[in-house]
Amino acid sequence: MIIRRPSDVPSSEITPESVYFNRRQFIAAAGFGAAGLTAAPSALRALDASQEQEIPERFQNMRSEQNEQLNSYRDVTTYNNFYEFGTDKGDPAKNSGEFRPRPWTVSVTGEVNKPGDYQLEDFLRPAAMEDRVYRLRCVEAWSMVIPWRGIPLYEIINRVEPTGNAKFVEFRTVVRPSEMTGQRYSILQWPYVEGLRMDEAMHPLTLMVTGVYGMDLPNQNGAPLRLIVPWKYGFKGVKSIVSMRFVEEMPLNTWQQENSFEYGFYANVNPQVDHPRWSQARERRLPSLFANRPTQMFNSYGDQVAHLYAGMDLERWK
Ligand SMILES: Nc1nc2c(c(=O)[nH]1)N[C@H]1C(S)=C(S)[C@@H](COP(=O)(O)O)O[C@H]1N2
Ligand SMILES: [Mo]
Repeated sequence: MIIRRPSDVPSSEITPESVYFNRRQFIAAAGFGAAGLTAAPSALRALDASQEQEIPERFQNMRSEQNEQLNSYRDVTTYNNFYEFGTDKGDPAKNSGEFRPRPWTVSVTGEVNKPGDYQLEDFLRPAAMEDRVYRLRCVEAWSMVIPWRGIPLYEIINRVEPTGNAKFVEFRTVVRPSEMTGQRYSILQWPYVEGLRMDEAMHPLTLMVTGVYGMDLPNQNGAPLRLIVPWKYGFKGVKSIVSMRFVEEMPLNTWQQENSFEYGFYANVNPQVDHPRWSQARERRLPSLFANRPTQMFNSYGDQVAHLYAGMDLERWK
């Protein structure tokens, strides 16, 4: 697969149909049709070996700040959590082809001086896009290292001018069951909702993401606009955002609503507190099949974010 630059090609073509098709055929042929947690990574690895891919020059030798190798474009775009398109890791890449991320409107409401329905282009202008390599650590204990493209969330927030009453910001994913097959079932309560405390939202690491590997987000990664909060579990990274609401009260996020025993509002990566059903001490860096790394407190961003939680009991505030 050749990945062309976004200037040459409409975003809808970045992951062409033929790739989905070939991948499906491959998976069927290899007997991974019902690929579960362990089968999917080996499918990814086999694909990596069998298909050449060309990524924009500047990513070729890029590494994370911790000198880690980046996950391949294929890892990033074929092993996803996006329940709106199904619950298997391969479902979002397979089932999101009908989704139309443009035109797109984001509604800004609540405690702000400049509420409104913003067209995507206005919402993002005039900020400059940046590439930032961040680890994504899922609560299920796998991780990837991904070059995201986006703009710091604080730039967007400053432009809409929150009032003094804004203590939290709540984000919502679009609801479009006609294009999002998973939304035809009550897998979760739709829409998917996430929230941040204002100081978390204003932190310079928090990114409003529009792309991966320098190219527009593919549908399965949350086109056209998703959040990445690198010191938190991946589920805070709400995808395909259509609403930002500034509020005084702590919002009820989707996973807490689903199971408040297992998931809290803060969702900071914390190796010292086990998930009720599994240990958090180690993580599996894809495409490995093994929990091959120790989990890092705050996903390794502690130097920059630990002060936000000074004095808080991080076992209670999971
Ligand atoms: N709307 C929506 N956003 C979502 C999810 C989802 O199911 N629906 N899954 C979350 C979880 S659990 C993770 S780990 C990340 C995965 O992002 P990625 O597929 O781009 O790696 O998206 C998050 N954002
Ligand atoms: Mo996740």
